[in-house]
Amino acid sequence: MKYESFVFETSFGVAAQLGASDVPEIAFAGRSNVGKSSLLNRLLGRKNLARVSSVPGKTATINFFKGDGVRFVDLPGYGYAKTSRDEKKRWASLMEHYFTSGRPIRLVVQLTDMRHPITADDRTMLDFLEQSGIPYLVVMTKADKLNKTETQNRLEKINEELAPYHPISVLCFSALKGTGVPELKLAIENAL
Ligand SMILES: Nc1nc2c(ncn2[C@@H]2O[C@H](COP(=O)(O)OP(=O)(O)O)[C@@H](O)[C@H]2O)c(=O)[nH]1
Ligand SMILES: [Mg+2]
Repeated sequence: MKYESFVFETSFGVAAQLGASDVPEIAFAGRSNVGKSSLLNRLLGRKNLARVSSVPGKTATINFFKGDGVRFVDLPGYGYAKTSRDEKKRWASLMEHYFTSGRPIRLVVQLTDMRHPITADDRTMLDFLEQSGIPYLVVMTKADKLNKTETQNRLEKINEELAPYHPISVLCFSALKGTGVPELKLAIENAL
């Protein structure tokens, strides 16, 4: 796949704006600040295509990036403590519309911060993915922030944490160093 050919297509903040999709989609989900924009930039070989935000929780929109016969979907982040009730409602409505409007979603890339145990919100998302029947991958971000021992411990723990779930695989990823990029690309291409 030509990752360098992806362009920013559009950004939606309101569920009603979501139309149908004509091409297969790969969606990226995770809590706010988990490193989703950084992962997308790394994958697409661009410095700032998916804006890397320094203000967590600010980007509650669905962002679409279109490549050759495929679309990458940057889902709104969740789990930001200061989010208002109205914002949470809007988030839920956006997500629900995205997942229930019959779009050809081939894979969800579910991100989790490698430094921490998976959160309650991560579990809610994983429960939803299990129910949906959509194939999904768990990607542990910011792998460069852990040393060897910490990495080993985290890998053991994540297997326990994910015991109730059935992701197609679990990858370590670093947007900084490029760890996991070939594995993630392979998983995406296999899903398409
Ligand atoms: N060290 C390190 N920092 C990262 C990595 N990925 C993201 N970050 C940092 O984490 C913060 C949030 O990243 P961002 O991509 O905006 O997260 P998003 O809110 O999920 O889109 C930023 O300060 C990034 O520079 C990574 O792989 N390694
Ligand atoms: Mg982002």
